[in-house]
Amino acid sequence: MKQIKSKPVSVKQKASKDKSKTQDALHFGNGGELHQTAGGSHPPLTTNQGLPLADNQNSLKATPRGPTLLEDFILREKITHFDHERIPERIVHARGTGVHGYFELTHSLERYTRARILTELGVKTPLFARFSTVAGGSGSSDTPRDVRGFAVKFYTKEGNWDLVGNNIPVFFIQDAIKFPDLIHAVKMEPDRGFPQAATAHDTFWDYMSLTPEAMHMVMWIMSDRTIPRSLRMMEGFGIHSFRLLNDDGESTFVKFHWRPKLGLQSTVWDEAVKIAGADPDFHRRDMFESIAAGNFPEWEFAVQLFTQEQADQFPFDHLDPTKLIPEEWAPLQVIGRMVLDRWPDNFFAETEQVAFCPSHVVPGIDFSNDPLLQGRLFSYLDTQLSRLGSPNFHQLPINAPKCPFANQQRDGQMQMQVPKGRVSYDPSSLAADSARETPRSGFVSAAVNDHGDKEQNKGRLRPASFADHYSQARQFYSSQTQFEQTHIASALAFELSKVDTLHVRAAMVGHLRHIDADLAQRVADALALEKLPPAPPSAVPVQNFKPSPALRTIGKMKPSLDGRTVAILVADGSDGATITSIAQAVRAAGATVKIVAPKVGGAKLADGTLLSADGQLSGTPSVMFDAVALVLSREGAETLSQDAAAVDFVRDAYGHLKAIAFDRGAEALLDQAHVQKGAGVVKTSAKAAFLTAAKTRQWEREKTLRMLA
Ligand code: HDE
Repeated sequence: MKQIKSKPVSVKQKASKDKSKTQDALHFGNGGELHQTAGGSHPPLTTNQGLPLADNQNSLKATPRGPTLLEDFILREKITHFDHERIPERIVHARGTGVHGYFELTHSLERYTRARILTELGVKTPLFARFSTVAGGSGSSDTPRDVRGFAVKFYTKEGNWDLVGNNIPVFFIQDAIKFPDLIHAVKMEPDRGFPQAATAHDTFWDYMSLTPEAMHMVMWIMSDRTIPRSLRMMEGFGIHSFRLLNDDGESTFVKFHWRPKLGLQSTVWDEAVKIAGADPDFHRRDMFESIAAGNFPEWEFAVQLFTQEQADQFPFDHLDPTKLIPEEWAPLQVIGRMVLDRWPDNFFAETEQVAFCPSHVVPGIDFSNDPLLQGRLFSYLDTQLSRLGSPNFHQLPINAPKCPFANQQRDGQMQMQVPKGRVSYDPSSLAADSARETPRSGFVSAAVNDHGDKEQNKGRLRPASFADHYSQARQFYSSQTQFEQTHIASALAFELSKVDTLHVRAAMVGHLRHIDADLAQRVADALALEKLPPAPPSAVPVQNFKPSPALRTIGKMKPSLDGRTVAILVADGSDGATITSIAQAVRAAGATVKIVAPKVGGAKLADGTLLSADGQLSGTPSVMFDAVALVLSREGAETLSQDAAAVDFVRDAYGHLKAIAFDRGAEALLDQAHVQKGAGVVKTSAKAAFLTAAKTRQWEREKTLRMLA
């Protein structure tokens, strides 16, 4: 092998000095100037110390073919930074999507609170919202059956207020001390490392079956709430009771609610499963695309307000986070709106580093004694210290208040500020500008005496008022439509069928007997249990509360195509005029249109024009859309009838209860997919019927399709 005798200290220098030798020591750098962006003016690429780099492509070597020299501080700096790029993912809610936006108050709560964000009408308070799944890791898919986190950081004039909620108004457990066990049970089983992002396994249901207080939440997680169509179509809840405090120190209890302007919508289970394969980023992409298109998602912000006296009348304890207050008992008052209008510039710096803590409140908002909330007040600060590695996490741009903040806390890892002066303590008299308490406007806790006979009751106790674990579960189930009840029964049958331990299956069915006899029987039949297992003892009699329609999902979907997406399946020979007319009608109704074709380059229409496609058929199945139109020539449909991707496209749209429009040519494909014409399956010429059907799902069709439990 030919050796280069002279020491190639800098290959580039050598190459430029002696062109004849460049074959031995070529410089493969990008050469900066070679990849200038048209019209761009690029700043010099530097190390983190500001040293301009001549070569970012080749490490420093003793000879062109190595070894690499330890001296290469540029390589070491770059690789070391890279090696430390990851921070621990969140223990729960690791998979998340964050968006910037603003909150605007439309109705003042000044009678109840002195919080400026809840009293100053029309002010736009910037915020950052992060939606998440709970169980899966940060790289897991968006659509498992799971609770969704709904966390909002309001950057108010009086400090940051974090409302860290979920898309379900109740929680599994009544006491924070149970949380690590709950999460260990739902996460991947420790000996085998699976399943990822799934409740359908033994440890989760073992824990559930031994935790009767979770039964209300079990009803919610088995309902379609846990398979949302879009993050933009979810309700949000603060869950716990909080307190509002006014200038007179009077306290009112409050529960916080978010209601999506687009209405509440879920997928069907088979659809959610298939979306996970077709597009694991389905929800994140959906949010990204709607923000990019200027379709800014919006939620109403509402409160339920109640006094201690009213709370005393409820047949349950509002401090118990496994209970909700039905809207029929304490109506929701809409007081503002949240609009999400800006995608983060950088996923890591913002969505990953954002640190929510339920303890971040503002003057005029305070906590209740909910034992779960009380535990959370400790946990989140602690977790930020371990995730972000420093008590200065509040200085990261995404976490820093947008109002002035100052105190005498000092130093610590990654201190970004340069505090001035001698005074780092309080009280002090040496500096004229040191930060001081503001007794009149600062935060004060509610002055309430609701501890009862503390000495006598002190201990690891659960109040008797927390003892009813089944009545609200029963109310939730009885409030659902027949279709939703079927979905709950089927979800339970699916989940418990993945549980190998027979006594766990039986124990769960036993609990269901307290909730609804028919539900218990359906699940027992679906699991082929020979006889109904006994119901466990209930500490108190189960009550029959009146059904609350507000607890349903079906019926809360807005009869609108706003924010929805309709696919038009085309192929060579499709009729351009039909495509245009359907596309125009769909767009006019507020939806986005996507063209799907066998080849992503597009299809040659009957008149010879090329229509480019947004998606290629096999990679863009119908699960990604709210409704589909099939515009095909007879030959096109016959060819596609031989293609499983096309047949599944139609069959799945039908199976997922979606509207289908078809032109004459497309009928061969409908036949091949065994799709019945009729409700929701209409000709492309019947545009109005198609649009009406596309605004909902064809629930009646489901009875003919699936052997649900
Ligand atoms: Fe959380 N939870 N949680 N949680 N939670 C976290 O904080 C915890 C609970 C919720 O987008 C962690 O920063 C305990 C209820 C959301 O960044 C951690 C208890 C509700 C998010 C933590 C609960 C939530 C978290 C993990 C029982 C609905 C994601 C990383 C006492 C009201 C926020 C982190 C985001 C995140 C602890 C129960 C919602 C470990 C101990 C109830 C939306 O601190």
